[in-house]
Amino acid sequence: MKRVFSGVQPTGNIHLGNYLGALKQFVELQDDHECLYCIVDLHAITVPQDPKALREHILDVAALYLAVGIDPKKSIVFVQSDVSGHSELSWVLTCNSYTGELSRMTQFKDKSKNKESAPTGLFTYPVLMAADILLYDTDIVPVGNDQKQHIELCRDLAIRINGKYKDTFVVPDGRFLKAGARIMALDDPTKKMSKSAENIHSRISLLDEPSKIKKSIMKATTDSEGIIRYDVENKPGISNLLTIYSVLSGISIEDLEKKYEGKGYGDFKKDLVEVTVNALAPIKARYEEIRHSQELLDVLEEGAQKADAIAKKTMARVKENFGLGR
Ligand code: ATP
Ligand code: LTN
Repeated sequence: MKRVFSGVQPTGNIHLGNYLGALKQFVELQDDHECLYCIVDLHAITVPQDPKALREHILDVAALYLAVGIDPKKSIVFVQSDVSGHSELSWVLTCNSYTGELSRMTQFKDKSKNKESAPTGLFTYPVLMAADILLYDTDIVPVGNDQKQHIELCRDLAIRINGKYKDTFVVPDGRFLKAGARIMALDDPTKKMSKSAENIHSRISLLDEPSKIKKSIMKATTDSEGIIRYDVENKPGISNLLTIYSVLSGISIEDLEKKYEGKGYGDFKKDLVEVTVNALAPIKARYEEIRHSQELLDVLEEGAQKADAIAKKTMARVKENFGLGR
């Protein structure tokens, strides 16, 4: 069975972009793959975090993983900092990466923009991400489109090290969806929907109340043409809403265009509110059930042990091939 690894940062409320771009794939893959799904808390501290809030967010993401349908009987669910191999391997990879290639990462450029100085961890973030992936001999990494450049770097590092030392790492492939891989912000469809954007109406969080969902969708930026048609270039707002509608309902975009022929944006948005509220209601219900349960803590404990056992084997191989240790 092929092995799958992916991670989500515990930095705030998981939104529709995270769900449609990443989490939905996580669930689909678990039946015929060996899957590891991680809560990447070490990545979260590349920007300042309040310790109390961080701890809560870690458990929030873990509960959401289970609520969207990740089954701990099939998949390993764990917290990154529970397995020391991530930090260890990250150093080894850091020594084999170049400042030039890390300087070209667009996420680093975006997040350090207009700052005189940025934390070094923000700069080496993609190396830690590569360590996450390579630590488990991962074949497939399901992520949103925004992570393409990071996956490329991970592959480059694996190939480089395999060439320099004995064959050490499996070279992974990214897995990106056709629809949903890049959900855009509702208030500005030229930017990706993001956890960290200031305007709460730019995103729909999986745990939003129906009234908030309604407000965010009804306020969403569209255009003045008044026709419901998929055209990312000229109608990015409506196209984004059509994508969300289509992925959540399973109705193709073509069929949606037909369904709303001659109808206005108001009618379309009202229906999209209903589709979204209905899709998120069972996730929210399951989340409330498990968020404060012992079951959740047990899943994370078991996950950490299973992940650590795999990680230890890889680290032993890495140390051997690099000549580290006694
Ligand atoms: P931030 O925007 O604050 O940097 P984030 O929303 O990207 O955070 P992450 O935890 O970094 O959250 O991402 C988790 C997963 O969700 C990744 O696989 C990422 O590619 C995916 N993802 C994030 N935003 C979107 C989006 N707008 N559309 C589709 N997938 C997304
Ligand atoms: N950088 C990713 C989160 C992440 C990740 C990973 C995803 C950290 N380590 C390993 C896949 C595999 C993001 O979503 N922003």
